[in-house]
Amino acid sequence: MVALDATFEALLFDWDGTAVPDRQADASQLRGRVEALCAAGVHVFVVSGTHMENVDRQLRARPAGRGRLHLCCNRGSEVFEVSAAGPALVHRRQATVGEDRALTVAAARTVAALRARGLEAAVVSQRLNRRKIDLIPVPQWADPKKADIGLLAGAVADRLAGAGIADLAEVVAIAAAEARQAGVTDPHITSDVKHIEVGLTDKADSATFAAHWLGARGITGQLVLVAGDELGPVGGLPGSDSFMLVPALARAVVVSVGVEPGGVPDGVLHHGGGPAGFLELLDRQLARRRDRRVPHIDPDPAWVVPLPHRRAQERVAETLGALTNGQAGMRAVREEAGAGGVPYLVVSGVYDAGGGLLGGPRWTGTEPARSRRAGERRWVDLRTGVLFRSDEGGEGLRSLRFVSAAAPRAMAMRAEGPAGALAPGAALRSPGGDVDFAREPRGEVDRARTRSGEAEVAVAARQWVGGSPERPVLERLAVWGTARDGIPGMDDAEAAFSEVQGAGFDALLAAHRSAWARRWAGAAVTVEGDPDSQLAARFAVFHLLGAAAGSDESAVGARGLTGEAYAGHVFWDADVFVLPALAAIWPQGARAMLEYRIRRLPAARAEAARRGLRGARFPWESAAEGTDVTPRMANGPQGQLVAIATGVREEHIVADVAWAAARYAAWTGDGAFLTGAGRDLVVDTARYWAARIRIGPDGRGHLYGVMGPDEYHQAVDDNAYTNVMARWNLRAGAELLEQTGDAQDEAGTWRRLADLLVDGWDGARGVYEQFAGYFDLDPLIMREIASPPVPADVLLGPARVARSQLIKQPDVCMLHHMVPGEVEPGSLARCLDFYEPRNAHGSSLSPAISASLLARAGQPERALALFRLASRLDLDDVTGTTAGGLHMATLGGVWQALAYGFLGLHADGGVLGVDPCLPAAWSALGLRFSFRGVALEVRAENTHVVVGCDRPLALSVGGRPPEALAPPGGVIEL
Ligand code: IFM
Repeated sequence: MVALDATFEALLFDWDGTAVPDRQADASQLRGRVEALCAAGVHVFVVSGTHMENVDRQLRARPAGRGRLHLCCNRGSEVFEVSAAGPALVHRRQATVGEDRALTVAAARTVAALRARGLEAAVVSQRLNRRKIDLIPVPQWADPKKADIGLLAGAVADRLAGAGIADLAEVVAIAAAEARQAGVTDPHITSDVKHIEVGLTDKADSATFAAHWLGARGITGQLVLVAGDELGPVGGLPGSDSFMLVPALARAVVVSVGVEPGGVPDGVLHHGGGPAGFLELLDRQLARRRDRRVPHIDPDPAWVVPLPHRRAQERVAETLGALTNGQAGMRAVREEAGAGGVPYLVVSGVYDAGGGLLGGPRWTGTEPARSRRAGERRWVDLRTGVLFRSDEGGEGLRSLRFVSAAAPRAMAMRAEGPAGALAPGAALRSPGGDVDFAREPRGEVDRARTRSGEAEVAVAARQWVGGSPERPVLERLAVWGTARDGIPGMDDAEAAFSEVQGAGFDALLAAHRSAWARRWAGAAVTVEGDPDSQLAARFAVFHLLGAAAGSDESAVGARGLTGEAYAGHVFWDADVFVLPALAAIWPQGARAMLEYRIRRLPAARAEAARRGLRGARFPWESAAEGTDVTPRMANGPQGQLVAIATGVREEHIVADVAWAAARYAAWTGDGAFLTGAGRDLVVDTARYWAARIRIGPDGRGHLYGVMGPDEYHQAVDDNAYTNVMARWNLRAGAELLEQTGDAQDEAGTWRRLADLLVDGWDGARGVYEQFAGYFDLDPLIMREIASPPVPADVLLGPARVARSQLIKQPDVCMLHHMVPGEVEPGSLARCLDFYEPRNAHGSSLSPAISASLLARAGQPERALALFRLASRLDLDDVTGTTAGGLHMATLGGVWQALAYGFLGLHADGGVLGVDPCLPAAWSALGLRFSFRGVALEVRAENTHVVVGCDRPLALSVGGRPPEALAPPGGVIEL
């Protein structure tokens, strides 16, 4: 029974008949096990119809560990948490006076109805939220043993037949009808065969409470074991324990230890053995904990991403399985793989002398495997942020590792397997390549570092090896460190190690799961009707949440912390694609990204000054210092050297940085940011544009010799995107100066310059010209060449493409996405009609933004095709470049397409708007995010929008005037 040979994080079980034979039985054996399980970190939920004192008197457990014991009593109406101090009420369903009265009337009416049919019955007890009616007032059944349930059912059936009642189900139906007549709106009728109970709750309420409590800790589905003894039908009714099988536990492992005369429902395991069999199951769990077996994941297809397993895709799998926490990132290199030379563990902001992210020591490596079992697979569990490896039967190599989301320096791994597949070896190893690596174990702590120039990435680790010679078990705890404030990296790592070691693997994993549950609580995404898109969207959000730290500064590179492409350099990808998503789903991460820019303002000012200009010029690519690190040459597709002009010409990044600051402030409501720490991001960039603009003979403002987002056209004049963004920047800067009463003359100059800047608007065509002379180029369209996405410059040659109207990615249309208030009202549709056929989608940044805009333009099906392309871009390695790391901008674009495109979120004048436009395949789209400090869940269906909020807010739906919404929210028709 493989499913029971898993490590469960929580146990939920029925009391009477499952955990104990009856209410008088000695429960001391059970007590010891429950306390031991809690000490090992397992959460235990006891479910019973009776009141708490009965269960507690018998169990008398006083757990003191990390695992929590809950007694869910009074047939779902109360929950007590038991600590060393005893039980404490944590939840009660309190009936109103009216409900209580209605229950009494319901019970009396039921008895009367049964008597009218000729069945003698009586109300025998009235407890919190329920009334108990005896169906068989015959002395020998006063206290039936569980084992006699079949006989009892026969006796009851005879009595019912005598009254012309078909079965217990009919009695339940009668009671439900009478209860409704009595005013009980949602009666819960239960039966233990001898009685029926009319109540407001049942075991389902206990199970739902437990599922939600556990879900908030990242414990779901198959991490939960549900045990009962009456899961199958009894006396024509569903077994009393089947009420525990609530939708929220649909994926739990369910086992019956009962006799189950009517068999067990599909999906329920029949273990049998009664309470003794149950104790045996607990012993198995205790043994797994003692032996430090590899924990499990909940293999929920809506949350787990399988990694490609063909050897040729190994580097892609390493990227897709990367784990990051905003401060450190680790690729999914197999334990037994040799050093690959690709940076494996990287720390945000730590670059080597060559300008790329410095790869740190390997701490997950084992000796090369002598055997690998066929059918072995690896998965990333997005819900809990772990990488899991196993084969079908669980007999080969199994491992689980994570980079902690709760303790950002901590990392941990467990592995087990046949000796041929797992030989632990040294805890720390060189990452390979020609990196300067040193290892200096101290006592039981292994220490190692890599170094390049001043930079170091170090790891302190400790391993434990157990299991048997045939099947070793390995546990490693590790902490990363860097050289800082004169302290060597290894000392930095070691200093943080003792805390991590003190917590231990299980506690670290529990805290990590909880941290991910909290993150998802503010960032969940559901795409109903399209499971592939939903999983891909969750993959995007998972990596966005792992891209930035929650404090200090975050340098979010084009590939995040997941791969070596673009050397970990920070582009506009961070400001324009990633940051808007984080402002909504992880605002502190967005703030840390802006902090990165704020701290590099001196470098940006120096660069402007070097050019004889005022203000701040942010570089196209930056790393630790904030100076321009854009390469000037690179290898072309045929290995030939090609000049890179982006560093010189893609100056729009200057306005993009300012835009990110303003977007963050507007979305989060952090108004003080723009007048405080973030002010110079807007003001100094505006100052740069004011110095950079030239007034032409036509008396208009111009920006000569730039490159827009469309990199197929490299040195152009008056790129619409650059000019309009510069105009926006000048106006935003002026507004800030005006607000704060500073430099009014300068503000006036900026406004005048903004008005003078040409923007390429062609009124006759109703379209912006992408740059001066663009309309005169060869009017090629993609349909005549190849189906996008294609690198048109590689296909046709850069010179040919530069002479044509083909574009690499949205350029003009990017304005409609970012600054709709700066473009001609109503120009989106015409611009999309013109530019989309010319768009090769040759950049990974392209499809998601086009998808978003097409949805805004009321074309959800075209939008969906591009959305699918964007959301699968890495998962299917569409561009063949995923081995170098995830495309962070694409992932940010995916969230933006969902939010701004399909859901139609927008913020005008501080008021949130929702205006959904869903493709036919999606029955609903739901996002959780925050807006100006209000936590929201917005779910759009065809005809209405369901909004949940934790604070009052004004919301405009479908373009209508805003309406006030109070917590918990409401349903608004479209
Ligand atoms: O920033 C992008 C650019 O827009 C297109 N080329 C790749 C860069 C990094 O992702």
